[in-house]
Amino acid sequence: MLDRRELLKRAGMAALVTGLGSQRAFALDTVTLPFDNGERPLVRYPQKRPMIGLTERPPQLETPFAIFNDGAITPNNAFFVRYHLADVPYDIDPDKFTLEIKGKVDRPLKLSLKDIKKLKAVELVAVNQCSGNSRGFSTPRVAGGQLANGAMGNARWRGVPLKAVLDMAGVQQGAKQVTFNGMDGPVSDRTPDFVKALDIDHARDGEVMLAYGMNGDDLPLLNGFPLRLVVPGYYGTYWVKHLNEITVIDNVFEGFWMKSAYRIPDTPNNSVEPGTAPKATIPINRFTVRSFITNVTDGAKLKPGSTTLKGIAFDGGKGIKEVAVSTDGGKTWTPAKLGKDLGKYSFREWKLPVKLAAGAYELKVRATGNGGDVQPMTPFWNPAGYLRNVVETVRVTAA
Ligand SMILES: Nc1nc2c(c(=O)[nH]1)N[C@H]1C(S)=C(S)[C@@H](COP(=O)(O)O)O[C@H]1N2
Ligand SMILES: [Mo]
Repeated sequence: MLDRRELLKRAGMAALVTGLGSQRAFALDTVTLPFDNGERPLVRYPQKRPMIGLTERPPQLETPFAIFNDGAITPNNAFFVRYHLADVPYDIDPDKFTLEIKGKVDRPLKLSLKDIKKLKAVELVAVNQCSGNSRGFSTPRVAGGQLANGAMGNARWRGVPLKAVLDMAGVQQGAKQVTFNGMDGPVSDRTPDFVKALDIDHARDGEVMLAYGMNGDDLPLLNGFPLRLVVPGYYGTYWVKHLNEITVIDNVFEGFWMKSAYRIPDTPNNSVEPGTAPKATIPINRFTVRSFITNVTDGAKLKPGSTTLKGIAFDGGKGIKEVAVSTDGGKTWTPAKLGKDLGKYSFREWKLPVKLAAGAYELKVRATGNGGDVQPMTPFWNPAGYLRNVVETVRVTAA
């Protein structure tokens, strides 16, 4: 006999699966991102509001940028979605879900979701950003998903420190890395499974988290239900979704998604001369510092007089020290007022009242991190279009 809760849960999941199967029918409209071939359908998926569709199999959804003006936290139903492999696990029974911890450990474990939820919970606000966020703006253009600035989001994650679970399993001497695998898989065996690795010290830093909660709710299915890795300050590629297999290893993991993909030049600013290839590369790691104006869009017409500009800033985990705004194309800068501090891994809101007489303006915003890192005035370039963090410009006219 199924109880009421169980029935509701199954009905919910069935609706999700059906919804995902027929999502073509839900294409609502199109949006045009501000680069060549930027036309995208606005699509509807279960648990999501209308999102910018990049690919259908697997689903890849970008957040409409206007949502970042609503506050520092990105709602679950607007959070971007990135997958590599088309076999996405749409039908997950959380009561049957298990997380395995194995490899170089004294006590291999198989934990249910209930076991994990019994452990002492922690919460952390952190930005998740895809390495390819803003790739569509790269010049010269680069291969890969042509994303505008909506492959990022900020959420309050709830879960347990990865360290707690690794300690339960007892990591053995000589352990070097930990690998993470999720329940999704390739549809062809020529595509390598999506497996990522962190160094053992990073995995045990107490901040890397096994998260089951997002903004006070379960993780949305497309954001990794029922469990995902949260790697604060690091690009989304490490934030493995539907995480069900953790392996401690005593060597450096050589899987495709570490050794061949998600690499950046081993050069200053991880950049190379535009159009050239780097000699040596390293795995992508921490976010570079970024900031955005969120309440005025490029090409907007404003009323002359007083306007308050506002937006967000974030970095790879030192926290934001200063956000400065220029209304004259970068000649002079005025510090903005920073909003509430939700933690060093979070979006930091900012605002600044400005007076704009009739005329045309180039508004710019530039953030500095607590480590002294500052956004560059001209973009760095690398062949994958990663780490984009040039000072953003919004052109407006007051008339
Ligand atoms: N299982 C699994 N986890 C994954 C991926 C994936 O393809 N499969 N993609 C990663 C990448 S590259 C990013 S940017 C983030 C995106 O997280 P989101 O879809 O919740 O926004 O998930 C990461 N975790
Ligand atoms: Mo990503």
